[in-house]
Amino acid sequence: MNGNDQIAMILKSEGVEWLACYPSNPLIESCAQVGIRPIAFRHERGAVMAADGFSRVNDRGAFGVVAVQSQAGAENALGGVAQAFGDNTPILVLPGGVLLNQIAVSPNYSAVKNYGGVTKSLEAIYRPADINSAMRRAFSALRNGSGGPVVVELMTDVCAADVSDDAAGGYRSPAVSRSQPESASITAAARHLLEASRPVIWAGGGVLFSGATNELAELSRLAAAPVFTTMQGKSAFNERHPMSLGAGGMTTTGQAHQFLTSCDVLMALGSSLTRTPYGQRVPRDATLIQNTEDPTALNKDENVDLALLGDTKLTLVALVEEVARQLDGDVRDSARVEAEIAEIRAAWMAEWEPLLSSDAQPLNTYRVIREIDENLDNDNSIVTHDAGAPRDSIVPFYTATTPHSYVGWGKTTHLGAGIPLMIGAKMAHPDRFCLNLMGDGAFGMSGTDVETSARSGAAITTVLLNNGGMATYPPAGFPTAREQYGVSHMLGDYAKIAEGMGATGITVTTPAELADALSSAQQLNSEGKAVLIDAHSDMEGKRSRF
Ligand SMILES: Cc1ncc(C[n+]2csc(CCOP(=O)(O)OP(=O)(O)O)c2C)c(N)n1
Ligand SMILES: [Mg+2]
Repeated sequence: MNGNDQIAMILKSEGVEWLACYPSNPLIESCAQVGIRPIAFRHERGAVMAADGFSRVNDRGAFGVVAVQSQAGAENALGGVAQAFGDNTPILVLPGGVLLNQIAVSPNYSAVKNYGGVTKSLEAIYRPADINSAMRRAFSALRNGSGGPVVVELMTDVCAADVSDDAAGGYRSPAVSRSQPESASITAAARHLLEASRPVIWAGGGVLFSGATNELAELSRLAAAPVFTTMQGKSAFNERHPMSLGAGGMTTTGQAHQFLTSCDVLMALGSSLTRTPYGQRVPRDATLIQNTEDPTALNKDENVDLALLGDTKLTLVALVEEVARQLDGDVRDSARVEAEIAEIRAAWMAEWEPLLSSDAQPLNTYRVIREIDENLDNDNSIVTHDAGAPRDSIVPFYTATTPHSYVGWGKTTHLGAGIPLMIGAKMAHPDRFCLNLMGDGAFGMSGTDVETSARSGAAITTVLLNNGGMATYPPAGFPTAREQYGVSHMLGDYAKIAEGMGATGITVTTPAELADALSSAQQLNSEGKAVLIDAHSDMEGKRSRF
């Protein structure tokens, strides 16, 4: 047996059941031999993004693992690694390396030399004797502290060298260790929340990742505080709940905007509070409380008044207990806040109703979103957006209910991530209907992974907004390049392309056809058949931005 076999045995002992990959990397064969199913994507970036999708819906109970080849494979994977870094997703990336004595020789590509700015941890295996300790460090980094890609570069000759048959026996699986804020900070945070006249809870992806959604709901109830979720946190709080303000990235709901701009205490939980075009601004005048497990995220882009450094679930458990203690039997009435949210929401929705119920042809983007929202079993589905207008249009309007019924992503925001992300989510939850809403531009980046979905049986549905261009960019953007040279124009019969790749392609041109198409898609996916709905749509430019 060799080093790759040893790594495969360690992965197996860690409960890894499948490997996202693109040949060639000898680890793929070693994994197959120990019963870890390799699924080959059509490009390395997609394989990384599928691992990302798998990790996102597993809350650190299981991790996406990806193997790609040295040089071209490692280079091509980088976009996916960067995206997982942007969103703090814990994934294990195992790129092949060159021969050890070539690592510093130009023009050889080396992950340890090049991935530095976009990884949580990064090392190479330089001696077979280091495999167990490198893998222990990797799994410890996946399980502990903030998320992010963990990379172990597999130097070709080192990992091909013989090791003893019991080499993996020396591997010890690292445990999870969580920390929580000091009790004085919890006491102070609870007091701020209860003394606020207009508190808002800002829930980030860390609430989902730490499995703290029940505690979040309880804190909101006790303190009568409404909940806003970031894009990454979308689905951490049931958006059907009257205390939900909805989610926000670049766009958001009217009620979220109103409350975020008028709150006096903002309690951010499981959030890095990263300032990004794909996030709402933190109110300047509110008292800011931040919980994060990453010390480098504290006071990063914002002045934090009170820091709660630690695991979000442990923090929330402590906060719920302390808030209950300070309330001392008192019950906060949320009726006034609920009524205000409902009133603002009604006015905001009234403004959007003409688009959400539009009968126009080509289809209006918002009508497509309304049909998705109304024709899915939201509790048992997983929906994601792709980059650009699909994301900015759907985030405020799709109703996320149960944890992970929506996967919100994107700071570096790679076009085309939606397909592989949903394949990864489907691997984690084969019983859930997984839907990706993307544009025709995004399809160009990962459309061939519709074939991966069809071949692997991880059957997902893609709703493609086929508008022949980029609605993301306003008509005034790059007018000469656009009008004289057709930059951003494109065409495709995507249903036909999907059929050619083993999926079912459904073309939709009228609003009335959408419900049937979505119902067929759910049926077909449940039979293991991948689906692409080619929705002939418009260049809708209106966004719920404030
Ligand atoms: C890899 C990558 N390159 C470029 C971009 C910039 N970008 C964001 S949205 C967009 C246009 C997307 O067009 P399409 O998918 O057709 O969606 P539409 O805007 O038409 O709804 C581009 C180019 C990106 N997000 N990712
Ligand atoms: Mg488009």
